[in-house]
Amino acid sequence: MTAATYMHRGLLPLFVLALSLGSNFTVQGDEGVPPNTENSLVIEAENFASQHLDSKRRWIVFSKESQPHHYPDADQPHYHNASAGKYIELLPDTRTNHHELLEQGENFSQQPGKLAILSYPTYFASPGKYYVWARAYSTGSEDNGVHIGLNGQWPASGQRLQLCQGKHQWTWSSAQRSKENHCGVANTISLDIPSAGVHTIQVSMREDGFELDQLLLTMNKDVQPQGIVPGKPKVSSAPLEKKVMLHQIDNYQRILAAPTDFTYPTSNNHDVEQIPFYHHKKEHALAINAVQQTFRNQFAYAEYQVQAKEAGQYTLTLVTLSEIDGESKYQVMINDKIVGQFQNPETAIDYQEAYFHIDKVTLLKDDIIKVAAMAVTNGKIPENGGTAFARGRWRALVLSRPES
Ligand SMILES: [Ca+2]
Ligand SMILES: [Ca+2]
Ligand SMILES: [Ca+2]
Repeated sequence: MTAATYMHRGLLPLFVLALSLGSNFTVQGDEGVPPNTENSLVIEAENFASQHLDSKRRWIVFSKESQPHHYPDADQPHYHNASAGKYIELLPDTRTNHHELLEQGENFSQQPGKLAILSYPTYFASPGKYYVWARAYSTGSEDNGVHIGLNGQWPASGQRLQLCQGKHQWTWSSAQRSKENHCGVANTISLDIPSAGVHTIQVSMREDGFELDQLLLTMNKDVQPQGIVPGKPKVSSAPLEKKVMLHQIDNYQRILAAPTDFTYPTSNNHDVEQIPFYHHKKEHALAINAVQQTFRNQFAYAEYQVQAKEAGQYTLTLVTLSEIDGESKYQVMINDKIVGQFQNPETAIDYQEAYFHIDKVTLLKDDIIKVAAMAVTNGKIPENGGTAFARGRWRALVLSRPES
């Protein structure tokens, strides 16, 4: 892990504050005031979102895994001490020294935003003036200039970022080349971020052969980055919701949920003619309360009337839930004709989904689909303390496109 240091120019640091940002990262602060890390952000150059106008020169990512390339290039790769082990270089590099021909619009672009444009959508917590630093690797006199832009604009303050010092190593610069001073001075490259929110930082060609590892944008003029600057801990996105049921249903046109799409006699009816289902809310299922012995070994029925827009041919999948104290039986009927009969497998895992498929079922408007379930105990589990209250469990009937 590479330690990086923000060094403050000027006052001798009175103390060193170690700030944990997910890697070894030390900040030297003045008088107990750490640099404003809230208003600094790091971009890995190789993490660009897009590249365009790249038909003549193109930013190419280099890392240990890179294949050898065959473009004109005057030096070897430099990924070994690049941040994240990766960087980008603008190739081909046909002007590596001033003896080689300068071709405007080919290997050089005085104008920003004309060639090899990279985009980095970036979130800014605060608007304001950000100094832009580039960590670049230059081995010659014609591979050390680049343009920085913002949201498709190329303000004067972002043009001609230049590196002079620190050849043959990764070096930070925020200096703008000027007629009077080809090397420029620090903090003369900046962008004005107009508002909090996402803005697109951009990079375009000035000189081919430019090698870029990181960009640092900071509102703090006293920051001088050294070495690899670790990114702030990535703001982790909130986890997206994952499926909690119907795990193996990966192709469906309609899920008919047992408790909410079907109609069924409920336990409140006390209808002795019909075995009732109850809504097992925690399991999103219908189940039979088989504690009542009269509710065992007989089918309970739930039904659904097919709607016009559901007419068609399907594979039906009955999704049941396993039980450890019985192997419930099921039937699926269309207009009282049995099209599928199943029995839960014996299992040691309670409430595990089981899937039973019925191929090539044609449904017409107003057809009645019935799902019947029967509580079957296997006698292997003692009744007292068992789970007989929830048997004949099923969760859904799924309508899927038949496999062609
Ligand atoms: Ca090169
Ligand atoms: Ca060049
Ligand atoms: Ca990098």
